[in-house]
Amino acid sequence: MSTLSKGSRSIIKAVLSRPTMDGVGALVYRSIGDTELRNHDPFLLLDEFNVDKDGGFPDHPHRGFETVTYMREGQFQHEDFAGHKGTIGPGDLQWMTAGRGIVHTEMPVKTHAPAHGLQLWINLPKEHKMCEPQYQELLDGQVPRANPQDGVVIKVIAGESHGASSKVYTRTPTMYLDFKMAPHKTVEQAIPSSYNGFIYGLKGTIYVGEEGVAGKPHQTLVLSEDGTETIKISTKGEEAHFVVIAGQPLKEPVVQRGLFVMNSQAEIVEAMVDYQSGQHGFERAKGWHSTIA
Ligand code: FJE
Ligand code: FE
Repeated sequence: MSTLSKGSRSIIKAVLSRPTMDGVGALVYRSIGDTELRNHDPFLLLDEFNVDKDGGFPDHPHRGFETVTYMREGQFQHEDFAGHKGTIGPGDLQWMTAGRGIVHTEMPVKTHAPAHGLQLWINLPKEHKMCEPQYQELLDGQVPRANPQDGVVIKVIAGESHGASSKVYTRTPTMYLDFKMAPHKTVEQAIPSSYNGFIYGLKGTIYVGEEGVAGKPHQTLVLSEDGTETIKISTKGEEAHFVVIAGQPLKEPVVQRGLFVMNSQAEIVEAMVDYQSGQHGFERAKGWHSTIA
C-alpha cells in the first residue's frame, strides 16, 4: 500500500464476481458481501442483479441499514407493508432507509423483464438504526450530471463531483457516482480521504491509479486507504461504464443475520422477536402479503 498522499489512490484488491442465485430465480453478481469482500465498512453488499419475469425478491424484512436500487434495464416494482408502492426503470433509483423495519417485495414488471441493475446495502450508524423508514426516489432525469470534459458524463447519485451535487440525504456519508467515458479519456475524481471506496465495472475496461490497474465488467477494485484525495481513471481503446462508491466507515460492531444488521447479538434477537410478534416498527408485518409477488 502506498504511503504517499499525493497522486491517485491505488488499487489494493481486484475481485471478479461470479454469478450466483438469490431470492427466487434471481441471478446476482455479488461484489461487496461476497467472501473476499466482507466488511467494506460502511458497505454490506453490492449485487448486480438480472431477474427474468418469473424471478424476484418476494416478501422479506429489513432492519438496520439502507438499500439503494439503481436500474439499468427493464422495470422493477416494489410494494411494502405500509402500502408504499412504486416502479423504477432505466437510470432511476430508489434509496430506501429500512431503519427500524420494512417488509417489502421487489419484483420485475413482467412485461418489461428481464430487470437488470445494482443494489447496494449501506450500514446505518448506531443512532439511525431504529429510525423511521424513508424512501428517496429519483427518476433518471432528476439525477444531476457532471460533464468535466467531452466524452465524460458522471451521474451524481450521492455526494458531489466536478461541481454537481446530489440532493439525496445520506445518514452514512456516501458518494455514489456513475461514470460513462468515451475511449482515450482520463478523469480525476476527488474522494474524501477518510472514505472507504471501490469501483465496480459494468462495461469496457478502465485503468486506475498511477499504476493503471485494469478493471473489467463484474470486477470490483478496492481503493487504498492512504489519505489520498483523488482517484485517477482512464480508458484506452473502448468506452467504459462503471460506478465509484465510497463512504465514511462507521467503525462500529456489525452483527448480521440475514436481512437484519445490528450492533450486537442481543439486538439481532430483538429484531427477530419484533418481526415475529409485530412490534417496534414491524406492527404491519402481521398477516401482510404483497399483491405483486
Ligand atoms: C437477500 C432474500 C432476498 N440481492 N438484489 C435473501 F430477497 C434478498 C434480497 C436481495 C436483493 C434484492 C434486490 Cl431488488 C436486488 C438483491 C439480494 O432482497 F439479500 C437475501 N439474502
Ligand atoms: Fe429488500
